[in-house]
Amino acid sequence: MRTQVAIIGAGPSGLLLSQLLNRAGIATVVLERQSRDHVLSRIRAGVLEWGTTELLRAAGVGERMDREGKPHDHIHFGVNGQLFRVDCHGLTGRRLMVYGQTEVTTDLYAAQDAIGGTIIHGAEDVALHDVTSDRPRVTWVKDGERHDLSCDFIAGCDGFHGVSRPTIPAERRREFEKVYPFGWLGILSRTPPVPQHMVYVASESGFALCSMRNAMLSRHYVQVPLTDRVEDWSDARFWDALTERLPEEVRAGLVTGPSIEKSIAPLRSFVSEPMRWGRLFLCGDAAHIVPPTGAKGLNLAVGDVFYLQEALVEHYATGSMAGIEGYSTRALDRVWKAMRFSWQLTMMMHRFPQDTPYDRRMQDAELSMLLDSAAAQKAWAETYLGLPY
Ligand code: FAS
Ligand code: PHB
Repeated sequence: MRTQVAIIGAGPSGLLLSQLLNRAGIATVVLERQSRDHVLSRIRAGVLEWGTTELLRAAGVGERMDREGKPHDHIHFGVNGQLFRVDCHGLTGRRLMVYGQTEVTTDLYAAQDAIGGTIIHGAEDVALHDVTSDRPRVTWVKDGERHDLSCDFIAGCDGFHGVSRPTIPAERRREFEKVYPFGWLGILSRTPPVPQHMVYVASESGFALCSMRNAMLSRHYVQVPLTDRVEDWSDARFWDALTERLPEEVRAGLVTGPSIEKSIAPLRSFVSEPMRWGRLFLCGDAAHIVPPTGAKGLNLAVGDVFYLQEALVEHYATGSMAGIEGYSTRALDRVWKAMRFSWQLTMMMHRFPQDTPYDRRMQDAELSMLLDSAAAQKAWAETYLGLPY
C-alpha cells in the first residue's frame, strides 16, 4: 500500500488532520487501534476555543456544532462563597463554544465517510519505520494479517500512550512533566445545567466545576485525592460534595440526578520536545498533556493540526519544506503558553495537601488580581478563548 500522509490515531487530531488534508487533495490513511464505537464512547472535553470552531467550519464539519453547540459569552468564578463573572465576549469580541468532544469526533467521522476517507480500525501492533528517511513506512496487523504502508510523511496523532512519541529516540527527546497531587471526579447527568452554565469554584473543600453539554446534559467535576477510586463515590456523595463547594447563588440552581458516566482523571502537565523527527510529526496528546482546568487539551490538539496541515499543503503545492521544518518550533510556542495558562489556573483554584499559610495567601492574591482587574480579566479571557494560531 502507498499514501501521501499516514496518520496514527482516529481521535480528534487524526480525524481533523485527515479531513483537512483530503479537502486539499492530499491522500491519507488513518490507522486506529480501537473500534469506531470505542473511540466514540469516550467522554472528554467540552469547551471549544474560538479558533477551534473556525477550523472545524473550514473543514466542513461546523454545521451541527453551530446548530446544537452552545456559544458562551462569559465564565463565572465562585470564590469563598462569592460569585464573579468574567465577560469574555465583552473583553475580546469572541465567544467560546460548549460542544462535546464526542460530538466533534462524531461529526469528523461523518465527514470522512462522506468524502471516502480511509480509516482502518482494529489496527494492532502499529510500528513506524525509516522515519528519518524520505521513504517512511508504517506496518500493522489486522485480523492476523500483516500490512505495510509506504508514505511521504507520518502524523503521530495517537495520544499519550501511543507508539509515535517513543519512535523518537529517548536521547533525542526532552520531556517536561508536573504531576498534581489530586484528580478530578467527573460525572455526566441528564439534568439541566446550573443557570450560570460554566462556574469554576475554589472552596475550602477543594476545586469544583459546573459545566454542560446541552440544555439537558450537565458535566460537573470535584477535586478528589489521588487515592480515591470512582467506586468510593456514590452519586449522593458526589452531589453533596459539589453542593457544599458551590456559592449559594449557584447552589440554588443546581439540579441533581443519576450519573450516566462517572470517572476520575488524574491531572498532569507534560510536554515532549521536539514535535518533529525526520518525517514524523507529533500532534495533540502524543506530544503534550495539560490539566483539564484550562480546557486546553482538545484545543491544543487542534492548534497542532492547523500548523501541520498548513505545512503539508504548502509542501505538496510548492515543494517547500519551510513549514515542515518550522512545525515543531511554531507548535511548541503555542503549547507552552497554554501549558502556563493551565498550570496557573490549576495552582490558583485547587487545594494542595502541602499548602502553607503563605501559599494560601498567594492563591488569594492571584484570585484577587484576576477578579478585581479588568486588564487581568482581558488577558485571561484572551488565552481562555484561544491565542491566535
Ligand atoms: P486522543 O487520545 O483523543 O486520540 C488518540 C487516538 O489514537 C485514540 O483513538 C487511540 O485509540 C489511538 N491510538 C493510541 N495508540 C495507538 C496505536 N498504537 N495504534 C493506533 N492507534 C492508537 N481536554 C479538554 O480540553 N477538556 C477536558 O475536560 C478533558 N477531559 C479529559 C478527560 C480524560 C479522561 C482524558 C484522558 C482527556 C481529557 N481531555 C480533556 C484531553 C482530551 O480531550 C485530549 O486533549 C484529546 O482527546 C486529544 O486528542 P488526540 O490528540 O486526538 O488524542
Ligand atoms: C467540560 O465541560 O468538560 C470542561 C469545561 C471546562 C474545563 C474542563 C472541562 O476547564
